[in-house]
This record gives sequence, C-alpha cells and structure tokens, in this order.
Amino acid sequence: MNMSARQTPYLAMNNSTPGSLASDNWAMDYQSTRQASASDTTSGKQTSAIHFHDLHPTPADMRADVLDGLSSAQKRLSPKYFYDAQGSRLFDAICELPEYYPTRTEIAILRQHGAAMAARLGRDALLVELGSGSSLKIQVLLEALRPAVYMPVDISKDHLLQSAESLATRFPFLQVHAVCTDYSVPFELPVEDHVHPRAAFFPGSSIGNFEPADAQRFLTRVGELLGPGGRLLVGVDLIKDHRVLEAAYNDADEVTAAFNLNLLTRINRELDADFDLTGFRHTAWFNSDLSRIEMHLISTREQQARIAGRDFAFREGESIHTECSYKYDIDGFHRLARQAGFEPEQVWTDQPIDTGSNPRSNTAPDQPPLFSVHCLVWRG
Ligand code: AVJ
Repeated sequence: MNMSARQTPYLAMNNSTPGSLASDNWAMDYQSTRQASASDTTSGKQTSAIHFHDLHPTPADMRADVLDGLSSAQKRLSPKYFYDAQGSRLFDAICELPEYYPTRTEIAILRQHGAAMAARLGRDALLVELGSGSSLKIQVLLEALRPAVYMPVDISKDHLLQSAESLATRFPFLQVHAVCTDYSVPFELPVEDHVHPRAAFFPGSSIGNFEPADAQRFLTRVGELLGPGGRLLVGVDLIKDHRVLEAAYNDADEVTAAFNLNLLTRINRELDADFDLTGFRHTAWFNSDLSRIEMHLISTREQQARIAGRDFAFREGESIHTECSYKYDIDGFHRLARQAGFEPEQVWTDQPIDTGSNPRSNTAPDQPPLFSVHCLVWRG
C-alpha cells in the first residue's frame, strides 16, 4: 500500500502546519512493547506494530462553547463535553444498565447477523471505524469480516493507541492504521489504497446525536470518503414506546443523572466555575414531535453561577439542554440515507419486523424491534 499523504484543503484547514503533511514520514509506524505477564514464559516481551496517523485535530474551545451556550435564551451545553475520564466511566456504566437497551441489543444483532454483514461488505476490505472508542463492537465482527486493513478513527489519541494496539495483538491478521482526528470535521483517509473495497462502521446510534440535517451532511461525507460502491454499516436506535425510551435515559440507579451532572463538575474544574450541583437535577424525555430524547439539567431554584469570570443567572425551573438523541423508524432512516446519497441495501434488527403484508398470517404480533443495523451502499 502506498502510504503517501494527499494534501487536501480539508486537511490543510485542520492542521496548524499544513506543510508538514507533504513530508513522507508523518505517518509513522508506532512501535510499542509491553512487558510479558508473569504467566507468559515463552517470550520476554510481546511486540505489536500499528501505523499511526495523527491529523492533529483542532482542540475544542470548551470555554468559548460553554460561554456561548449558556448565553443563549435556551441554555445549552454540547454533549461532546460529557466524555472526560469520569464521564467516560459513567457512560460505560450506562451501557451495562438494565434500562439502557441499545448497547447490548446492537451487540446481539452484530453477533447474530455478523456473517450476513460480512457477506455484504466483502472480505479484505479497508474498514474504517468512526469514533472507535475502545473498539469493542468491531471485535464481534472481525473474525467474520476479515478486513485487510482496520482503520479506527478517534479524537482521543491515548484511547485510540491503546485499543488499536490491543486489537492488533488479538487479531494478528489485521493491518491497523489508527487515525487521530475529529470525525465530525471533514478529513481524508491518510492512505492511497485503490485495491481493497472500502467499508465504514458507525455503531452505537451515534448518528442520533446529530440534528437530522447534519446527519445527512455527515453521511454524505462518509460516502465521499468511501467512494462508489463503498458500504456503511450504521447502528440506529428505533422509535418505540415512550416509556421504554424514557427509562433508558432515566435509570433507577441514577447513573445517567450522574453522567449529565458530571458536565457541571467538569466545567467547575476546567473553567474555574462554581456550579452548586445540589441546585440542578437531571431529566430526560421523549420529544415525539421531533422524534428525539432530550436531556436537560433543571435549576431547582433561582441561582447564579460564575464561569470563567462571567456570571450567569438561572431561574427556578430553567433548563440547560445537554443532549439530543434522535430516534428513527426504518423508513425514516432510509429516507435520510437516500437523501445523503446512499442506497439502503439491508437492515437487521433484534426482532423480525412484522410488515403486515400478509394479513392472513396467524403469527402472534411480534415485539417491535428496539434497534437496527443498516448496510448502505454509496451510489456516488
Ligand atoms: C452515545 C449518543 C448514542 O444517545 O444513547 C446515553 C449517549 N446519553 N445516555 C445515546 C447517552 C445518555 C448515547 N449516544
């Protein structure tokens, strides 16, 4: 594979020293070694090699974002700030909650239909994972998929290197090219490869964090990244009984509440703020007009907070909107995908879908599905 970098306006925009991209060695082989565990007596240490491409994502300006969001009539904070160390731990805990069905349901779908998904995507693909995190879900698919190249993309460099390395060790057939960048900002794949079919994996219903118009634009960008015939495997949470949806974001153990409130803890620490956490409570509800879960922090009394030297007033009952999580039905997501330039090829869910096309079928009404994984093909 020719590893030369293509210089693009997007990359230049995102890089403080665009000239450095022209050099040949910016994509470096990242060598790492770890000490053998006590039980590992055959070799002194184990070595795994991954390729690491640092696209130097522009660091978020949390101070400007927070001050701007809290200055608006409807106060808001971006969900991207949930994930500091504690927030990431709390999110992992959310994924284990009995009420939070998406993670375990999606993993079950991947396990059950991995072979069919692999048949769609084809062997020896160049497989890009957007927002790879700890790369947990992809592991379910790797044996069936057998991609030639696995390219995790994540904004958190440490997290990315750690999981890329452990994956390379666990799946020795994999060529791992880890890419550190913000996938929500345009970027290009840092490889010249026209041999392997291209595929992308975007699990977790992360697509639901985008406003639908932004989701459409994002999908188009992914399609352009893949090129004609490229396929996208994307996890999408489905519209369902409001009680099921709302329970998933208002769990009995209040882990989601702690996750939401941790945003204020983080702002206190990183922006020299003085939010009194006892003065805010978590709430989440399904906004059926807009088909989205909304998470808010509600001020329980009239109060003030000082953030980075500026004062903000909160009325009793006033909310800070912290997250939207859009839910789709299958047709609605297909429409979005088509508008973006993809053709829906297949969809898998946790339950067979009762289309009602055979009125004489006497089967008991199925439980409606909770979650969906779509295979889309880029029409280009
Ligand atoms: C990571 C955006 C998919 O919307 O369900 C979970 C985040 N927020 N509980 C979601 C989240 C509260 C999650 N996503």
